[in-house]
Amino acid sequence: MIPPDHPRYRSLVTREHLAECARKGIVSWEGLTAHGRGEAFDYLIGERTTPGAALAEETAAALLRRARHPVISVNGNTAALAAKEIAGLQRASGALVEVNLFHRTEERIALIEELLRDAGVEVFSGTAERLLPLSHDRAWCRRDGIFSADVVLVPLEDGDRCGALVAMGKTVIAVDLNPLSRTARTATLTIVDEVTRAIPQITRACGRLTDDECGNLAACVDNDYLLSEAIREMTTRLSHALD
Ligand code: PTJ
Repeated sequence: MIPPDHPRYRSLVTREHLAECARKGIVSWEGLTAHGRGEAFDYLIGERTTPGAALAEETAAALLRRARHPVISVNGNTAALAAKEIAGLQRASGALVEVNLFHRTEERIALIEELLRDAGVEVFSGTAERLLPLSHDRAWCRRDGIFSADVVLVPLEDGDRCGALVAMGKTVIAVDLNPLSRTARTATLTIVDEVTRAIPQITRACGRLTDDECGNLAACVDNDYLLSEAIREMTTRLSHALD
């Protein structure tokens, strides 16, 4: 039992929840180590949404609002951490939600889809095909889902698929706390923020932005600037730690 007055209460509760989801088969065991890496980077940005991340989240909302066929790609960690938040973003953006896994089994797909449906997500399901040019199982997706999307939101992605989606001409929005990752550097737009903070911010911006604001934001996506801002936030905090 984690005492609520523990200074790291929220972090410990989240870890316990992810461990429980791993025991149920929703989160992969590897997903627990991915979460740990994310936590380390979250420390470095102060466990808060930085101004650069807030701009990236508004821009993500603009790209989703202007999309012809937006899709949110969900993996085990994202479902375990943010199923309700995904439901809210789906309502605000009209995006399809499709499960796509690195450690893919039919059993995990079914468990994650059930978790999402219980949280109010309308899941785009059905027969998947090996459609993406990848040697691993993230290649499996639905022809009318991720394969034909023009904008794909990919929280906690691996760099390979991100690169493949960009090479297919898609606008790829990544959520990744590591601004140095291949995903972060390959995506069209990277949100360097924790997924449970990022998704509600995108949802709010979807409801708030005017069409003109969406047009302006979508016209000036500058991922290099956003990544350099995230790295600047981290190095500033590190240098203050030595004061
Ligand atoms: O459920 P599956 O089988 O699809 O597997 C999912 C994982 C996450 C295991 C898989 O996609 C993977 O191996 O991802 P990577 O390559 O470890 O990348 C995950 C990235 O997400 C890392 O750069 C982490 O820093 C980042 N990250 C981890 N937790 C969070 C996060 N970013 C935002 N919010 C988080 N909570």
